[in-house]
Amino acid sequence: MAYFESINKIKYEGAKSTNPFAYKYYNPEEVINGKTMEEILRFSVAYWHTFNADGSDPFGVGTAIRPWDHLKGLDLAKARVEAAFEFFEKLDVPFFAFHDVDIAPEGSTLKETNENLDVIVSMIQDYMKTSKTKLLWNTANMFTNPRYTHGAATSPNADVFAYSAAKVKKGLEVAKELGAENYVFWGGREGYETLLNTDMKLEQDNLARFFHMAVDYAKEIGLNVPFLIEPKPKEPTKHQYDFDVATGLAFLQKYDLTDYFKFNIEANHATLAGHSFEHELRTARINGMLGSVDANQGDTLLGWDTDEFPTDLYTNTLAMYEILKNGGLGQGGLNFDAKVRRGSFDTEDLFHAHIAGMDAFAIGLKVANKLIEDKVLDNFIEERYSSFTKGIGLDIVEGKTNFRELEAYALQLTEIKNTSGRTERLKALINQYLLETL
Ligand code: XLS
Ligand code: NI
Ligand code: NI
Repeated sequence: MAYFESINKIKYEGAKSTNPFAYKYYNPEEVINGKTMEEILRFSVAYWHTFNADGSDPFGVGTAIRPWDHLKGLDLAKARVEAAFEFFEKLDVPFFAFHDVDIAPEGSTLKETNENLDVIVSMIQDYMKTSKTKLLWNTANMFTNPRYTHGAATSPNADVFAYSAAKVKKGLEVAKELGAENYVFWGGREGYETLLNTDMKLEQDNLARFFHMAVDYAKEIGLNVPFLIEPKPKEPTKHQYDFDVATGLAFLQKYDLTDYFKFNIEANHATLAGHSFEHELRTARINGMLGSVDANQGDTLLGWDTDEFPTDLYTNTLAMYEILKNGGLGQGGLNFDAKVRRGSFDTEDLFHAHIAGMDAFAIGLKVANKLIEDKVLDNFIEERYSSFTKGIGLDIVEGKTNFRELEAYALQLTEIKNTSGRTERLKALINQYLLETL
């Protein structure tokens, strides 16, 4: 049965196309620097936002109209798998991502939950035999069920820790079975509400113990994929332990986990942390820790994770700049952790939203690539730091000097001359590239 009958396969038709169900800029086959757009962008559909979300918010019930609405339980789960693979094929996306509870309903016991998962995983496996769409990552939802009210691996309750371990154990097995390219840990409720009742040190030590056990189990079952931490500063807890990339990196270093983990960076989480998307990408990149991206955008007027589809060309350009400078995303991808607005309740809006995000990232890719090709920022930055390539600057960089020598050098300086940072000129250049590259 077809769930999206009225919609045909979405094809690239070029910028002049007026067909709303066509890509205007995303041309999967177009080669940029030796790689196709499809290979560079590695788009992924988020199962939860696309097939589970119903548009409900804290003030109102669901609005979404979906062809699987009348079903329940495992029947609903199966219909969603069928719909998902039809959707992937029509969009022609190479990847998808899910939480365990997105694909299969929870049973009344852990055993029953795992049995439900097995049914759906083997169904997905069958679809994957003929589909080109692969699993970018899976993860365990350890935040919705009331048992996680005080956290999962950072819960004060050891039984919850154990239960969470069992969930991730199963998740790693599923990752192995479905050939996932990564495994994600977003710290759902791993944080605190108030320090008045919190043993922060024990909670963080336990989180590290949990991650080490996950690493050990992955090795045991031969699951050799990057583990990705997805930083977020707040929401649902007031303070999340994986606040941002810098905080997450310090954690991984402290607990000796850097060999196994990288980061999954979400645009809206970056802005919630008071950073730009490109700041988080840069921080991960310069530390060799950029794993994957949850591609979405927030709203500057709203202080929460609005998970909008990423249509901002300026931000996408700067994000793609970091990704290209990183040499690509490796096994990661651009996962649309993004949802249609509550008022966009039609099934076809799911297509419009993905097309909008994919086209906007394709534009970002082209502009960023041109900026790099023309060395627009590189040349400027090289010149700006050139004092470190000669004389006293070179001595500093090569570790050949000390405070005494530097004082002697400073004493004989008659004048210190700075040069302009040219921020406005550079911004104007980016605008020019945005308008003229395509
Ligand atoms: C929530 C997170 C979540 C993760 C996966 O804010 O973005 O959706 O990506 O658990
Ligand atoms: Ni996310
Ligand atoms: Ni998020």
